[in-house]
Amino acid sequence: MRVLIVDDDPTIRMTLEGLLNKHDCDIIHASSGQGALTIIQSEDPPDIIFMDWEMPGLSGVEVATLVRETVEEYQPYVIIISSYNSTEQIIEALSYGADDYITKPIDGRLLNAKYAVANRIIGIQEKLRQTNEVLEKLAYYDELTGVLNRRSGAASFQVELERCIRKDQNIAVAMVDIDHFKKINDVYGHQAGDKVLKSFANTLKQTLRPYDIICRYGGEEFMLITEINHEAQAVDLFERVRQKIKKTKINFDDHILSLTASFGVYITVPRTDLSLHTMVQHADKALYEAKGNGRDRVEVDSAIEANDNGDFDVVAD
Ligand code: GH3
Ligand code: MG
Ligand code: MG
Ligand code: MG
Repeated sequence: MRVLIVDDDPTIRMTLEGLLNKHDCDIIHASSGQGALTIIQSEDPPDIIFMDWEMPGLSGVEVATLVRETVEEYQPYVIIISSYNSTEQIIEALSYGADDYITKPIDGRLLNAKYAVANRIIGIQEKLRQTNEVLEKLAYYDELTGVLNRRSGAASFQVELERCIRKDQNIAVAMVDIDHFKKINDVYGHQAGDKVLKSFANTLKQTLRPYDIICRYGGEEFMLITEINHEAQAVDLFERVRQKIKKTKINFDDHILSLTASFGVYITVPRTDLSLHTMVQHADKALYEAKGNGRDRVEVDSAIEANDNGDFDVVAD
């Protein structure tokens, strides 16, 4: 816990430090509201602040208000300390953003009790932040493989589509399906299957370019979205991925597993009304052909043809 003590009177700062010393916390001092604000807005902000109300320049209550208005994450717990002891004044401090209030002269037992409350609230806040981080990750990524989940993959399509339109590049969607994956589950068990899926996703990440989109579409099927110039480039890219998958050895218990995958790719000229649904339909058809033609292969369905200007026209949809 990082505790900031703010008071223009050094004697009070020392008294407060003496009282808080027994807790497991790092104590830092500021002698003005402005000094406190600088520390609060720094890279290493405090968790709990004990702050005098009346100080030359910015008052403690003004600092509390500014903190509530400007700090986005990690709100500190602010306790105002003052000799003002009327109910109206305490209400005023609380309404301007303080979390709690202590009157001077400071009662050490009350200070410690209030420190304990602050500690508890900060702990709850931190747990909530961690939970939100996990939930956010689950909302965007596939838990097993760490690649985007289907929903985020679909959302990324829109972004990639607009990027391709701006850059005047064609767009490709590939549906990739692991061949005879069920056999791996049947022979070696589901844990082996899970390990294979993770390794497969890693190979995709390592082989594709950083800006290519990889998502787990469902089960042992992945969708790749990528900017592409022409059909030959798509064949190059996905052939490279296919061969890398085939070469990758996966250790499971005493076994060395290997696998292959089939690719169905659809390439077209991007336009604003192009839907992912349409692209997936075409890519799925190509995947079906890849499976029918013996698996472990890339089938490309291209809707583009180079014209005399070196641009591309859509010839089929
Ligand atoms: P094909 O070459 O025709 O694609 O055959 P396949 O065996 O790969 O296809 P099939 O659709 O018959 O089997 C897919 C299997 O994937 C069935 C399902 O139990 C398994 N599966 C789906 N999701 C997971 C998962 O998260 N973990 C594991 N271990 N298996 C999964
Ligand atoms: Mg003062
Ligand atoms: Mg399969
Ligand atoms: Mg499948």
